[in-house]
Amino acid sequence: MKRSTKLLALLALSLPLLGLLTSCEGAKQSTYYTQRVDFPEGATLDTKVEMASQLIPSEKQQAWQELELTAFIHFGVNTFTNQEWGDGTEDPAIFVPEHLDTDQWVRTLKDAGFRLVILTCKHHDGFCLWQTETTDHSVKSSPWRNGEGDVLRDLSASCKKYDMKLGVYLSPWDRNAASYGTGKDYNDLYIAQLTELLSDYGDIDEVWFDGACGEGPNGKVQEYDWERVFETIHKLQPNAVSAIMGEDIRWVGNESGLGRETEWSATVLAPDSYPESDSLYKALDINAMSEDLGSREMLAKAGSLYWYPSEVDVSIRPGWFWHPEEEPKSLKQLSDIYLQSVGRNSVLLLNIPPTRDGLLDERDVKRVGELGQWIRQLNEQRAATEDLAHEIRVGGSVVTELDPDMQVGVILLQEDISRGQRVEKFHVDGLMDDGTWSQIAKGTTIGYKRLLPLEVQAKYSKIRLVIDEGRGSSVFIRHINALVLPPLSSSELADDMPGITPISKQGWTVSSVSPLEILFGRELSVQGLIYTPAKGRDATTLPFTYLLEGSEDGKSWKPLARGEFSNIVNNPIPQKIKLDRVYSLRGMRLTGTTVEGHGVPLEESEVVLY
Ligand code: FUL
Repeated sequence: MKRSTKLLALLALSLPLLGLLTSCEGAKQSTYYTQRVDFPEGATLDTKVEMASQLIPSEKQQAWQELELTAFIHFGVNTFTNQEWGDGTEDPAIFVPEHLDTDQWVRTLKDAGFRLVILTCKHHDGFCLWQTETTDHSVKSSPWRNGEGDVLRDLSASCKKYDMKLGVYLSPWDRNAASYGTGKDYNDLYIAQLTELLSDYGDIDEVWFDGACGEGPNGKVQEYDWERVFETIHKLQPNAVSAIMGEDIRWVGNESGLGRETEWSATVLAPDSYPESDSLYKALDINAMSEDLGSREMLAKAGSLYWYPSEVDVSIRPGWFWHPEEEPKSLKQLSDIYLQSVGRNSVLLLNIPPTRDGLLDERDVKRVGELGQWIRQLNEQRAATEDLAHEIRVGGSVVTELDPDMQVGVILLQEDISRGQRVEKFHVDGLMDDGTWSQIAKGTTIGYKRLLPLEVQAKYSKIRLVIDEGRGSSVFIRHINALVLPPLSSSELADDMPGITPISKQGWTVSSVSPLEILFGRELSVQGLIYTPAKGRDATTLPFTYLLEGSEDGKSWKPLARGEFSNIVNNPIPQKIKLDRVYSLRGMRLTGTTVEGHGVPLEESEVVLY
């Protein structure tokens, strides 16, 4: 779950952007609803479907969707402590990015086609990367640039220089602020921080609110004042979209770079920060991770529909922050992520974390460059020279001429979302050499963009898009094309655990699972352990904190390491416990405790010793 605690007692929010407009579509007058539509009491499903077809994005949502490629920069004290979540007790003196060069960040991103970059101005540890008046837990207290450094100031200058849009991540959860959990005092501090970010650094285009909401230093959880948060954005940066707990952009529901096959931007999911979300989520049995957020079955149950498009946030490395032992994902993994995010009606938010020097890691720079080139090649080699817009009646089709010499690998489809997201089911046929049509791709939603990799790449002189089902009488297609899939070399395999040789499990016996106790049947030299949650493990049973104990005789136990698997609930990647030295052991015991403090059974197959 993106957030660990559900927020209660939120005040009613005003929705200033939501409204009605009408336009002429052919001879027929249509009504459009911007960002939200409320169904009349007792509306039939047909009425709801018709109204759903007329829900459109706000101007700023449309502009954001067209960015397609956006970047995240996770940087802060965690970069120096090798953690994913800091606990707020870090000494600001550790933050010394001697060679910080935000030009290098932005140049790398710009060359690869990224259009916006978001900086973690404050992560859950509460350390502020800008010159804030609100706390001393910031760059002001670091020896870096004699306490006068300001990462956001540098980044905003680089963004201006390279014509890159800028966004800010300001974690609501703050494990350092003494006022966290007290109510108004912390909300005042948070608004003051947001005000600084939105006032002093020029145009801000996206504001990112993480959903994590845990305990602060006094053991209390905070109730955030979202109404004031959104008012502040509307006043200071009216063109900025707000994401995740924000009102304009939805979290896709995972941190692995995976959009849904059926991805509705017109969803029954209200932003989590809206007062109605609690009862709505319960009544419809949904949350941001649900598979179905917009089908007709959902419309039948819902009272309102929101234009709430998906953003796919994923890191180029296993963790969000830079860790010396981690490697970037392969080009194959990244190109798949592109097809499964931008190609599934989402915006990609790819994280590239700077090193302790304040520079992007050269390995990441190289990989981002390769990804940029791959995307450029994919989009440049188009088999249809004429890419026309079409109004297609539901049940109808349209034929597009192709260059018959091009090997088609991917079908590109785009709806004109300024007229709503309407396609519910479609298929694409290709005209074969022998003059017959055969189905080469099919799908459900299209939305802003759909990329459909073909099972078999082949040459076609024509393709035919058939709209099998849709909302409204016609759908509006902005682009239909056929793309050549750029080849990848086999050297593109990733290694998530470089330099690790797993110890054989032969002769092991499991004496209990909660805690997981394993006797090796012989003496082993152990340097560390990697815990990888089993696929399909229910998120509520994931271990958040751990205690690792070892035994030299198989009878008595002593603690070897304890700590947090921090972000495991959102990002269930392999978690590494590196011991302070090599131990000779005959057994190990791993105790896992959930966020709620319950012990969980762990499986032998989930651990690897090295
Ligand atoms: C998560 C956070 O807890 C991670 O640390 C990271 O910032 C990610 C983007 O969102 O929920």
